[in-house]
Amino acid sequence: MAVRFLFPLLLLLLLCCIRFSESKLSTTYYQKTCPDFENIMRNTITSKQLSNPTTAAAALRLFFHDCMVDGCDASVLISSNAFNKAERDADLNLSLSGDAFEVIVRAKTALELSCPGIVSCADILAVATRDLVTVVGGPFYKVRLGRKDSMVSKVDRVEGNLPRQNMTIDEIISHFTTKGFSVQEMVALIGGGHTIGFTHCKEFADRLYRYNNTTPTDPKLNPKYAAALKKMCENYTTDIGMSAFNDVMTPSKFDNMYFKNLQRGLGLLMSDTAMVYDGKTRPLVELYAVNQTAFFNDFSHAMEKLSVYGVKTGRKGEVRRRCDAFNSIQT
Ligand code: HEM
Ligand SMILES: *[C@@H]1O[C@H](CO)[C@@H](O)[C@H](O)[C@H]1NC(C)=O
Ligand SMILES: *[C@@H]1O[C@H](CO)[C@@H](O)[C@H](O)[C@H]1NC(C)=O
Ligand SMILES: *[C@@H]1O[C@H](CO)[C@@H](O)[C@H](O)[C@H]1NC(C)=O
Ligand SMILES: *[C@@H]1O[C@H](CO)[C@@H](O)[C@H](O)[C@H]1NC(C)=O
Ligand SMILES: CC(=O)N[C@H]1CO[C@H](CO)[C@@H](O)[C@@H]1O
Repeated sequence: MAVRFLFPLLLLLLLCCIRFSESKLSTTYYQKTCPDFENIMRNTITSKQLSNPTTAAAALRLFFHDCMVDGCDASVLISSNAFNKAERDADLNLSLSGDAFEVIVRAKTALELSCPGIVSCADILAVATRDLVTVVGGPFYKVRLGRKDSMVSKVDRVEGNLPRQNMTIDEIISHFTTKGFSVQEMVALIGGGHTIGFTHCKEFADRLYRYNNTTPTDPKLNPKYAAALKKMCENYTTDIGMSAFNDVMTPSKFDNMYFKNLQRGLGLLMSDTAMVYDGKTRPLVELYAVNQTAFFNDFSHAMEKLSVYGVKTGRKGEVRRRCDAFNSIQT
């Protein structure tokens, strides 16, 4: 009797709390406290993208890395100090582009002048990413606001929370599904990520020079493409900056060309190519390759979902005064 009565009550309580914690995020969060928020963001990112066209890809990757590691909480922006080695100094972060950190600093500086202590770095990163994606031709999607910044950033949280290009497709799928993302969302997110930006030679050098004992070059790569990459990367061990466009056909435009490339052997990373050869991902690659609208719709929904992944609200975080440091000294 008591159990029968308690259960619905508990359910009600649970539902109300889920609603309550969600309701803390809203698209109008700064409407009263920082009415110029959206204008300041748009102006900052537009001028930065104009002077440094690599910023959009840099920000999108930075945001993905931030969200995957303990949620979208700007933990990736924290600088290491004598007491704490932070997330951004993990191996996997070494290639995060400085342009992304810089555009966040610029936005934060402008916002602190206009409305000090109000806008979190996590919200700045989420909105900068969305606005930059839009500037390079991608779809607009809603970003709800009210994220707080983390009070923790640890280098050892990175490994295991980010996918590697040499993982099998099943490992990559399970990486995303354990975080609550469907295969469809995964394919849309990766396609959106890798339709712009660069990859350093060392990330795909094994495919070019050491595929296996008998075959040096991955036969899944288009031969002409492989030959050009081999030439370009010939000194990659000494010239460590050498990089290739992720989307060789339309490198700086956010479009569905990435999926067409995959079908022609023009996928740069092993993990990209693998999506054409797996029965679970292939139908999505085929769909997005012929229907950009379907890709944009699915990418938008997946980004909305990624943008609220593991966010901290209320007293679970703070609004940092500077994005690269916690407000109080940590030991
Ligand atoms: C299987 C999953 C993924 C793997 C293994 C992967 C791996 C990589 C690697 C190795 C690079 C090259 C980094 C470098 O050499 O500098 C890269 C670049 C990039 N990735 Fe991913 N990635 C994945 C998914 C994603 C997702 C979901 C997004 C965003 C939604 C994303 C966004 C980007 C962007 C924008 C770049 C270019 C960065 C730049 O030009 O500065 N990636 N990725
Ligand atoms: C994948 O790459 C990482 C880093 O380059 C390496 O440490 C790891 O051993 C590789 N894993 C496999 C299965 O090759
Ligand atoms: C190397 O890869 C090629 C092409 O996929 C394959 O035919 C061959 O059997 C592989 N060799 C070894 C030793 O795994
Ligand atoms: C690699 O190094 C050699 C010798 O310094 C040089 O001649 C060649 O142009 C370099 N290749 C690339 C692609 O930079
Ligand atoms: C492309 O996808 C959109 C959205 O799913 C759909 O409405 C449209 O009918 C599709 N177009 C074609 C040509 O299949
Ligand atoms: C862009 C950026 O800040 N990346 C950092 C990643 O880690 C290296 C090594 O610690 C730093 O030097 C970079 O600044």
